[in-house]
Amino acid sequence: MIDIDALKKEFSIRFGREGVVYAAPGRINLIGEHTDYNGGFVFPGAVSQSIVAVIAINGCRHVNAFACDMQLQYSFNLDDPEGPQSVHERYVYGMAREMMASGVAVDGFDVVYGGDVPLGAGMSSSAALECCFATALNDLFGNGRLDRMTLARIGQATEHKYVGVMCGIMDQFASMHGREGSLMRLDCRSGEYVYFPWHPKGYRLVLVNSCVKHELVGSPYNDRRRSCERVASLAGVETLRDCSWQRLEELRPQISDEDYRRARYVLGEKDRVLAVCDALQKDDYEEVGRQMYQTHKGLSEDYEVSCEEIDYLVDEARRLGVSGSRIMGGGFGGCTINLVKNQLYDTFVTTVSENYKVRFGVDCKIIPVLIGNGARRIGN
Ligand code: GAF
Repeated sequence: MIDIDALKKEFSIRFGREGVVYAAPGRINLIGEHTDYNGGFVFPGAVSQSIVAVIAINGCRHVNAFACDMQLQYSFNLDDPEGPQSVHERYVYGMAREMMASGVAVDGFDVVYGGDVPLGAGMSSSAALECCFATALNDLFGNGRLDRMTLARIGQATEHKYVGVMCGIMDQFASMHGREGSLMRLDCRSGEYVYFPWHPKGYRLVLVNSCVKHELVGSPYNDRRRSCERVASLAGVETLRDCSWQRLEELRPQISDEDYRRARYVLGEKDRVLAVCDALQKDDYEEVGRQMYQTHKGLSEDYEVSCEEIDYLVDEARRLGVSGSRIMGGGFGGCTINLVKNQLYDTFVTTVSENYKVRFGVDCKIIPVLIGNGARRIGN
């Protein structure tokens, strides 16, 4: 739980007045991993963990910020074309600059922010940060003129241009559009989305954080994306969403084995998202779980974004009878997402925690999933 009063107090000590409070959540994703930048479907929901900012206009061209969790104080000038060099500061600088480029007359502001989205856990703390600032700046300087999808795209543009992660739209979409108790299926090609109420009878979702820090900045994430783009281009389609299995097999002799396996994973994941939608219509959660295991196999063996600790957690989940388990998010560490029968829940979390500690000598963290609302103004 975030102590909003503590953030407000910090703001008033630092800046001698009161600010307005905004929040934006992290996300989970049931299925549909690495499909967003391939024009496919994703199935995320916002979580109850958020980034919260207390913010007020300061009447000059400077942004003065204090990131509570890191005890990091920094300032930059909105008109400086270079901006700060540290990655964390570039998120805020990038958001301000991209909002300006989208026609919002951003002026100087003071801000104190913090949150409870675990960093490097694959729950998208960076999208939460971007969407929190998008919502705040749109409200304070733009009269709420920009719609939620536009704000999500501004967050994505910040990742691309200021941080260098060529991410898709899933995380920012989820943070902006989340609704308590619902997951969302987004078609990343058309931008259409539908809410799926998520009240699985007899099951719960729980994350297990391996505490292996996942880091997408400067990571092989962009390499995966480039592989997909190479194959799509050879197939003569805009994204792998429009590449058939047959076409991929035709191309096989011309592409590297690595590119082939990455594309094979994406095509499989496209089918799995649709299979999960069918299963959800029938309340068949065992089938949802089977698809999650298949996704993990593809992410681990073909897409190669898992690691020893995460594979261990998924194997343990399977051994203990958990219905579905897989690595969640961009990969290279972070959390597994697990679909667990209610009666198995306590045994699972206790056993997996104990065994993980014995095997790797570190504690994993159990994070129960509560599906929450998207980015919003909380008040004064
Ligand atoms: C990260 C990215 F930011 C998303 O856009 C998405 O590609 C995800 O990895 C993998 O599904 O969270």
